[in-house]
Formats: sequence, C-alpha cells, structure tokens
Amino acid sequence: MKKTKQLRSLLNSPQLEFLMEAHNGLSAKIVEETGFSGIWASGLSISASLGVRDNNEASWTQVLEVLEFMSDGTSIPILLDGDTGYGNFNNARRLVKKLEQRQIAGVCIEDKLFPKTNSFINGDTQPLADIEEFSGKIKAMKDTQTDDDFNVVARLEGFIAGHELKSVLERAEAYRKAGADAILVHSKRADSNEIELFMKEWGGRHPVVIVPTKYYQIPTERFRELGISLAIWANHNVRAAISAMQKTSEEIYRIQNLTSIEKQVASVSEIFRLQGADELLEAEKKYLPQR
Ligand code: SPV
Ligand code: MG
Repeated sequence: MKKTKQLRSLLNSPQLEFLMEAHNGLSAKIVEETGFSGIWASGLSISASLGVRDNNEASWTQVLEVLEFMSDGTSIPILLDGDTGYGNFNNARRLVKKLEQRQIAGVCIEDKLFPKTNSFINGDTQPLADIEEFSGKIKAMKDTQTDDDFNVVARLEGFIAGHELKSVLERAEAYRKAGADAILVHSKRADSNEIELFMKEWGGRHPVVIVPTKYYQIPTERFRELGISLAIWANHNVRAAISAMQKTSEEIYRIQNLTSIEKQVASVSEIFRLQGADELLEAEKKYLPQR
C-alpha cells in the first residue's frame, strides 16, 4: 500500500494507533523493524541530532535531506513535524510538493509563527497564527497535493499558549473545515485534563492526534477510551541515543580502553546488518565481473 494511504488508514482506523519518533535513516529503520506502523519525523529530534535548536535553525531543505534518507530506508509512512510550514501559505505549498516527491506520507503544521520554538520552552509566551491565515495555509496545502491520500495534520498550540478551551475548539473546527485530515491537540500539562475536555466537546468530529510527552503517566487505555486516533511517542529515540552516547563516551574517556564497553554497544556486524550490507554482497556477484 502507498505510504500516504497507510497513514490515512492509521488516522481513520477505529483503534488507537501509534507513531514512533525517528530523526535519521538509522533510527527510522530501527522504528520500522521494531514493528511500528509509522514514523514521527520530529522537529525537536532532527534539530537536536543536527546539533541545533528547535527554532527553525536548520533550514527546511536541510530537514528534507534528512527525510530523504529516512524515507528511502523504510516502507512505513512518515509524518513530518513541519513546524509552521516554514513560512506562509506559499512556502507550505512548496513544502508539500517536495514532500510528495520524497514519498513522505504527510505533514503536521502548528498554528504558531515562523520561526517557532519548541512548545515546552516558554510556550505560553508564543503568539499564535491568525486563525484565517492558518486556515488558508491548510487549504493551500490541500489544494497543492497531487496524491489524494497525502495527509495534512493541523496542530493546535492554543493550550500551550494558555488559551481557553472555547478558542482551541473554534480553531480546531476552522482547521477541519479548511481541509485538515486530522487535528493534533497539544498539551504541556502533566495530567490529561486539557485533552479530556477537548475530546468531550469535540465529539469524534474528526480524527485526533496527541503527543503525551508531558502526560506520560496517563495509562494508554485512557487514550483509547477517549477515542484518540493516533498517539505519538515524540522524542524517545533521540533521548535514548543521548543517554547511550553520553554513557559510552564518558566510560571510554575515563578508562582509555574498550574492553568493558564492547558488550554494552551494538556490534559492528549489527551496523552492517542495519545498513543492508548482505544485499550489496549479492549485487556485487550479479553486477561486478567475477574473476
Ligand atoms: C516534536 O517532536 O518536535 C514536537 C512534539 O513538535 S513536542 O516536542 O512535544 O512539541
Ligand atoms: Mg516539533
């Protein structure tokens, strides 16, 4: 099945589905072989892995380069965290065109202003986009896609910015009417109060996506009961990589020897396996002169 159609099915399926974060070709492959049905190309994780802040410091074409490796190496759908769409409706249209060329299944855009900053850093001081301007951006993106199954997810930053439920709902409805395929409602609370209130009033009008990074203690079963379509585990591979790299670097720096670390890290042959080295050996037999 096309990647776009796979993601559309995840959004519309009656069960709770999951996306797992990846930030480069390697982590994307690991997410797929673990069994996940889709990948969240996290802005936070991609920027962190490039060594910059989550403030649009990496240009959108640099993000595209990373995505190309992620998409080429996997067969499950990728939903890009497209921040604000990297500009106005026109920049967002061009983004859709370039994502479709790379078989990216969809993009999520958030109703903030470019350059954005991560929702968990001074979120309440970040101004939101004008509701009509943002709705126009969604419409422009939907009008641009050439594959009917390409997905545009509209992300509500209202709760992050301290707005009331009423205004968050008003925006959600405007974005739904503008053509968004799903609504992502974000919250930075440690409880699920905002999500619960939203879901109650929303009444299953359109698929809802959540990112439970801060309310990780809420049982997943509760998300099912609320009728959430898709939960995103948004940054746990980059966080796992940071912890593992810090520990390994520290130990090798301290001991000046590799003996103790050898068993704690992936083998070199595991790297070759993940890279698909076997296929190249086979192909060489087929295509290189055999002497
Ligand atoms: C990301 O993964 O970059 C996100 C989700 O946008 S969050 O960091 O929770 O805002
Ligand atoms: Mg992000």
